Amino acid sequence: MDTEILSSEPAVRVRNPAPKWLDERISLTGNLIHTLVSPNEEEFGSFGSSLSGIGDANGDGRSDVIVGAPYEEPRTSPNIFDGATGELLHTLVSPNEQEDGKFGCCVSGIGDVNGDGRGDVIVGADTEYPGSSPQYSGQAYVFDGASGKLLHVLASPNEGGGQFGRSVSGVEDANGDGWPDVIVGSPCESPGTSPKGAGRAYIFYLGPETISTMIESFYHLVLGREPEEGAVEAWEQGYFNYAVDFDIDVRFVPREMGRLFFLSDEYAARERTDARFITDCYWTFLSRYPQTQELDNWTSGEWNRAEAMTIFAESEEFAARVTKMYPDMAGNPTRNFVTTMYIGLLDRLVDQSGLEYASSVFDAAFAQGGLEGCRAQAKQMARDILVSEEFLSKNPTTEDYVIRFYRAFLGRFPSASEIIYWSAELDSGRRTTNDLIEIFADSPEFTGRLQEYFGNP
Ligand SMILES: [Ca+2]
Ligand SMILES: [Ca+2]
Ligand SMILES: [Ca+2]
Repeated sequence: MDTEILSSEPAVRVRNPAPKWLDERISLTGNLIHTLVSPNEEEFGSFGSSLSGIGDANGDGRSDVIVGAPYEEPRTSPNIFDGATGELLHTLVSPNEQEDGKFGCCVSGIGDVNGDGRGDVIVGADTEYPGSSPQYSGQAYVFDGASGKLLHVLASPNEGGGQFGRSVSGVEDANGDGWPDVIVGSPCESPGTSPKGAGRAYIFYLGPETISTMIESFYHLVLGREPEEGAVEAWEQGYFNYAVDFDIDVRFVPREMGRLFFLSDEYAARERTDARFITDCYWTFLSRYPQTQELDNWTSGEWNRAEAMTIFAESEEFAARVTKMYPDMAGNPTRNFVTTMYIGLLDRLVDQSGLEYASSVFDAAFAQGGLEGCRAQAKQMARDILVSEEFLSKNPTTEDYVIRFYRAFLGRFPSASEIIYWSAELDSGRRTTNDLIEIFADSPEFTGRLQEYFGNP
């Protein structure tokens, strides 16, 4: 039997060359190349308690390293070292420096997130709680490996002392857009009905912001969930691309999104406190926590949610973010004006034929009668819409009328006292809705808006 096997063997045995690691002539070593030392060395600083290799940060073609020292005092500062020479390249600093913040408790190389070809890093600070954030919320920061400059601030979408940033790691590319992503652990979190300290981990997209990533972030930050299938595309196609195609200010769209998300029943069901609502606005529109003073100002009782949300949506800080994605998309002023009137009176973007028709009517009114021509036309438009089937089918309450006039003529939501005052005027019969159209259209605030859109004749 053995013979059979032997006889089936080839006459000459061909041996594949052994891989290098099996070659006995090569001895494996763990020879030390460099010893790294903290530039702020101190007792129990714990330099080396977190570390990671990173992509080439200084452009010499060799990989570099980052090492954290989360217990150094008063400042914890992970350092980036040249992998080839061991030389210190950068000392990173938290923008929210805090004693016991444990900035650098975890660090990781993350590939190149800003497209300069150099490796970048993420740094966790699991017990930082900057600004108004709850104690031990934690934060994570993404830094440019080449310069040490801060690129992104990340926080948990859920409140509470979750120690977000206790663990961080780069992800080569989770969403397939060619840009690296990151995953951050928040091990002490217990959001919603989760058991205490159940923990969460979050994957963040890090490449340049696109409209779809911004839309997705609205779902996560306002509604606390993933978008439904096709929802992101619907917003992008039906709203953003619509604005671009029809030459209206693209910033109308995120303002409308903010309104539809923040004033939705779904958001109301999350039962956010006023402070948390403001924090949600900060993260959704401005990607950061409010400072304590900012939060105090917002929660002093002066604003209602609709007003506050509009102010965030119309802020320059947020406009700068949208303009980055849509440069030169301020739209045609007449079309913007018509859109404001429609959004105000009918709660929706105007359809293409309505937009074109109404814009030509207002342009003609301006050509013939200047601002006064436009004012008369605006009154007419409001009167027409108020008796339209679409408007009446929504069974508007007195308060709805007041809110609509504010939004259409003044481009803003009314304050609580404004709603009460004008609703009482209507309810008591002292004034009719037609009176309100006259009053709003004749107000100096509306004149200012007409000048803004049509200029002075
Ligand atoms: Ca290098
Ligand atoms: Ca980079
Ligand atoms: Ca990616």
